[in-house]
Amino acid sequence: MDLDTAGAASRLMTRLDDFSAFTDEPGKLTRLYLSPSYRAACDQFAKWAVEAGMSARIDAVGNVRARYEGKSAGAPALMIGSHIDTVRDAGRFDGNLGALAALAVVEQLAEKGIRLDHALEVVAIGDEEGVRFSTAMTGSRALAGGLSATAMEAKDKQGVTVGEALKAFGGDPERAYSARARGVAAFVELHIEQGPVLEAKGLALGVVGAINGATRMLVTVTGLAGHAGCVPMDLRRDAVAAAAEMILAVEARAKAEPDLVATVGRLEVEPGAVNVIPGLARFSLDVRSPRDEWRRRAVSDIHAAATQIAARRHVETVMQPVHEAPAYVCDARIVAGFDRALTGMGLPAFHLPSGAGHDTMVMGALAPAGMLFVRCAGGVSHNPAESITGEDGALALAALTRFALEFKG
Ligand code: HGY
Ligand code: MN
Ligand code: MN
Repeated sequence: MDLDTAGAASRLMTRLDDFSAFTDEPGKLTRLYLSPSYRAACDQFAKWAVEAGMSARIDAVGNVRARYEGKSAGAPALMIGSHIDTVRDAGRFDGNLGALAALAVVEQLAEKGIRLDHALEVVAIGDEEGVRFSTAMTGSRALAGGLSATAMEAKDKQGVTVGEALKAFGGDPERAYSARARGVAAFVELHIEQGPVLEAKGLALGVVGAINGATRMLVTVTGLAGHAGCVPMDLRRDAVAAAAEMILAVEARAKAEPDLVATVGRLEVEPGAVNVIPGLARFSLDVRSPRDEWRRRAVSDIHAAATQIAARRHVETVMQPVHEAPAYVCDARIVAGFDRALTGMGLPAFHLPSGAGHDTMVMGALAPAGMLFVRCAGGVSHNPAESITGEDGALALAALTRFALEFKG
């Protein structure tokens, strides 16, 4: 099939720049789930989908769902997509590349009037990052029918719940639990690797074999605020000093085991005055491993260490789980499909694990799911310096398109 993939790829790269203008923070890319910029991005994505000849709608939880029918209406669909919410001060490619590339696959077919035996469903997913609310993967969990009973009650820093934010966004929390996608034969996602392996191997593309499982927790340490000048060191109940010792214990535990990683990405101190011994510290904890039992064991060891430190320092500590996603082994048929696409292009079918979490690990509960990675410069991600070359973008789109054409539902 003589598709104009080169043209579609160059349009894709331009679109990624245009799409990055939808941000909550001028001068950087921060598009938090259900924010005004997230709404504008959803509307723009839906507009592009309709212009590409698809039907498009925004579902109850703020995912954009677009459909390109196959030869016969209502055929099972290959669903292709990724998330369009971002972290703070994000790169332009994390998530957005996969969603916009899915659109580009359909545009190539639509401009030639090509219909496949299966339908194509393009999805721009919300809340993969889980930065605004304590939950994560709300959009894909709704699509896969795996939303937790409390998902709508999670709050952001201003105390707004997901349910309230959805209503303000134009979504419908009451229908969140019936937003499960139907008629999906498989789900695939193109994503930047967000690590250095492909670049180190000199490869543009790789096929994901498995995605690390992740646990996220909110740790609260409560001590006693006091006058910085008057309380002797051995009589203090300093919440931040205790949290600091706990954070070093987290790092030591993660270093003790291969492939285990643990990160404290956020630390809040109260009252936060230069001359007050902090009475409260709150920090986030993110623990990941390819093996769920190793991850759970590490979380329990970290909990034991924090409890000991708290007792010795006469502070209280609470570790509240806020997100857990088990490790996901990508479906062998999807992996084989991407292998065929790459070898058909004369490229090695290199397999690698994903240290980052992705919607794919949740969508695997709905249908066979898998991922294609594209090299990113220096493996840098969750950083405005995140970038891919136009050539690699074109190769990634060609491989994704080939997969979609050859897919047998
Ligand atoms: O945190 C992650 O792994 C992903 O970027 N949300
Ligand atoms: Mn991310
Ligand atoms: Mn991502």
